[in-house]
Amino acid sequence: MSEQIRAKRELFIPGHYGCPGCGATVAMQQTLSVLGEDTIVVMTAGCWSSLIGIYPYTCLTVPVVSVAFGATASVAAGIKAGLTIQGNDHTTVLAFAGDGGTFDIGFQPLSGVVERNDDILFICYDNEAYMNTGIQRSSATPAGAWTTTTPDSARKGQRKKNMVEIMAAHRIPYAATASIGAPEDLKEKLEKAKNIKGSRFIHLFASCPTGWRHATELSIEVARQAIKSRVFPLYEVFGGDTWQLSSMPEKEGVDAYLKHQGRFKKMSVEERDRMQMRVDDDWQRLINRCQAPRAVG
Ligand SMILES: Cc1ncc(C[n+]2csc(CCOP(=O)(O)OP(=O)(O)O)c2C)c(N)n1
Ligand SMILES: [Mg+2]
Repeated sequence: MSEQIRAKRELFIPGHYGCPGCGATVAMQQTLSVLGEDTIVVMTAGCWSSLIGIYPYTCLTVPVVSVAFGATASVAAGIKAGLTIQGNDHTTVLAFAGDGGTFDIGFQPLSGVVERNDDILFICYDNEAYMNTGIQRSSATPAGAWTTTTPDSARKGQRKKNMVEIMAAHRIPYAATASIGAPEDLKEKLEKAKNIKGSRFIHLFASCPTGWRHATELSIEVARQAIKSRVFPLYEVFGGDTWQLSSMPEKEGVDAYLKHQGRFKKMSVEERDRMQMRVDDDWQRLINRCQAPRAVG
């Protein structure tokens, strides 16, 4: 069969065990559609290691290595080193971990890997809590959010950790934010990241209807609202010091982002005002660092 007529291999086949509306599945689908079949995925404990299913009925057709919770980055770097020794300089090694596996428990190995500038692409799909074990707060959970460990009587007060800033401080070749709500932007960033050597990090916003308490059909809409309200701005950092905004959304208040999500339902007016203030401050801080955005819209 000639190359032209051979059917393209599906990398994400039907039959996953994710919840309806799961943003993390959209994140993987969008990612693999750009990276292609010459990819090895390293994943860790989290929703993805469950929703992938049980071999031989797993929903990904690329090789997948499932590792201990903290080990995603180090195992990915080890696989890349092995491939290099074999003379393989083409396979993308993708480390794919949740916010708990990145911001918290996988943090030290990730820092070690990017400090050595090991040649991997690390994607954190961020659903802002430990979802697979029942919606516990992580350092990616935003202030004001309900989780099962920050109940309404004691919702989270601390702000979300800024992982891209931390990755940029390691002076890696490429770090970026992206969202399942902006697939074209994500595609461009993945294409860029795929062709850069060294450590690349993408912080990928992935809504979670189960944990965020929103309707399953609103996952993409909620992700879009996070961009529009500047709660989750899209930007890139090259070499740790060239910051580039990906889009310049019109200023829109946080209310449109909060209103569909049960996890923010109990916020008082004062808490919303505080959130708006933090979003405005963070935005200004980002703008001060950035060059002119590529596109307006
Ligand atoms: C060392 C260790 N501690 C705790 C767990 C239990 N555990 C499995 S998945 C998970 C939550 C992961 O959260 P996150 O990385 O954000 O991914 P998500 O579940 O949200 O997709 C936890 C705490 C574990 N598997 N290993
Ligand atoms: Mg999570």
